Amino acid sequence: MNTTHHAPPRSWAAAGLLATVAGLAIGHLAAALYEPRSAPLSALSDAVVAVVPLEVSHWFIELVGTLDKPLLIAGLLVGIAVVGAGVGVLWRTRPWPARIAVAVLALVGAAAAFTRPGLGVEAVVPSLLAGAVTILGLQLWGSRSQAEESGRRGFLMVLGGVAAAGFAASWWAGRSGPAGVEAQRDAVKLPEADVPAVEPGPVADFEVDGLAPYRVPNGDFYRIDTAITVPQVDVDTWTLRVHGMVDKELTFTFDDLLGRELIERDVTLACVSNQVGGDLVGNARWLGVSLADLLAEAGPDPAADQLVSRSTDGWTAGSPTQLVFDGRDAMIAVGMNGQPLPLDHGWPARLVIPGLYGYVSATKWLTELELTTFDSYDAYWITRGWSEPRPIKTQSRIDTPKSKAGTGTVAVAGVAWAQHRGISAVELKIDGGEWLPCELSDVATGDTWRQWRYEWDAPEGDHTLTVRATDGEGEVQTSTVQGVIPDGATGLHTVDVTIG
Ligand SMILES: Nc1nc2c(c(=O)[nH]1)N[C@H]1C(S)=C(S)[C@@H](COP(=O)(O)O)O[C@H]1N2
Ligand SMILES: [Mo]
Repeated sequence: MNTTHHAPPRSWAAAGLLATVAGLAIGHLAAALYEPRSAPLSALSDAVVAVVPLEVSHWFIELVGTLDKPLLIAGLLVGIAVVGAGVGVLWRTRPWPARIAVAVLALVGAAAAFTRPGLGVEAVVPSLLAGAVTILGLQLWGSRSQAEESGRRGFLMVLGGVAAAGFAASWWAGRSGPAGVEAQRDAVKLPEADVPAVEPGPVADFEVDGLAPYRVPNGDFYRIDTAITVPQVDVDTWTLRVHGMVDKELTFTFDDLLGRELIERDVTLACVSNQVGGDLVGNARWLGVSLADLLAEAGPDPAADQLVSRSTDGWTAGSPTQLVFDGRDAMIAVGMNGQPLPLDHGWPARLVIPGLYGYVSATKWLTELELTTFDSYDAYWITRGWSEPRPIKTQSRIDTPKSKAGTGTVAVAGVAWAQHRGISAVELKIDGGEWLPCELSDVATGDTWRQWRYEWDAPEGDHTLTVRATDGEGEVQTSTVQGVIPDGATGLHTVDVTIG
């Protein structure tokens, strides 16, 4: 009697898929324990972001917005899982080509990790480990594939269990493992500001439902960066290096920064890729050191018109040196709304330069400041079709009502910003009417956004609301419609509402 039970191709496909996912999970765990950015999926996604042609990435971001990164990772995961299933089927009849296919995949992951800025040769380990676990899994499966069906199913469940345990353990390691820096951050106690922020006045917040608060809590603050896995910077070894066209190079530790005079400032950050009416803008209270004072100690060459700031992950921004020294509150921030910088927002230090879009000023996970010229260096987004630094465009947004409201008095409210120039007026147009002046909240400086409000005695029916702001120089916000590329969107925010 024949006692062997040949596993059908679909079992091999399942084994291939599960062995691959188990491999990824173990690779992910190894990375989480040492350097999260070297995880196979993270490194591959990072590499895709780095090599994909501009037109493709612009099209993709236009299409899916800030879901771009999760979708990229999910796409890669599905792609690898499908290939894994294919490898399983192949292994059934031709194990050697299947082994080679897994090895090639692992090498691609390793190469992706090794070539990421800021990662060393040890970054290849998670991908190679992932490949080894996948091959081992399929090897063991191969020796069991002639077992009875129940035995085979048991083995598949073991593979699934390894995958689940690997991902769960990496989640834990990311929070409390040796490479997780959340604990370091919790342990930091920021000194009080030597120069506290000027309070905006009694009515910084109209506190209307649905209206963005004057200061956005850290957990709600918009996040934009190219990082697939947020850099986990070890503050004990972190340094900030000042170099380039300077008399003398300087290096600062985190404690050096905390030991300097600390200033506190309310500054609104805005993303150049914010659409009219969009939410890639937010205001926070930053604690940090004066950028101009710190740079001055290095003795910058007056010919150095560009300040390039570099992140641990290789990202760069180029800001006009002149603006840093013109008296505005450009700072190296270590605190955000009373806490050490959150990991997502640049722990342990970032730049904040009032009046410039984030892509040319707000470097997170900052490690280097290099004085150079605009002629000799183009920073990250400049090489990708965005303009050299230009002033932030005056913008205003209607936060409430969104689409409907009951009859009676309706509070129409929103925010307006033109950082460093300030906002001097906001007007609302209801249907085809006149521009109506709105009430403005108190602000301390022109570096923050400003809330506006209009008490509207709303008649039943469908209405269109349009808002426009005037900046501190008396310039009225343009109604000309322009897209975000190359230097920020323009146009007026309009909302259709139904009253009744
Ligand atoms: N290291 C690094 N810093 C970065 C970026 C980035 O991709 N990498 N993006 C910049 C952009 S485009 C913006 S708009 C701001 C957003 O800062 P936030 O995420 O704290 O809101 O960060 C800037 N700093
Ligand atoms: Mo941005």
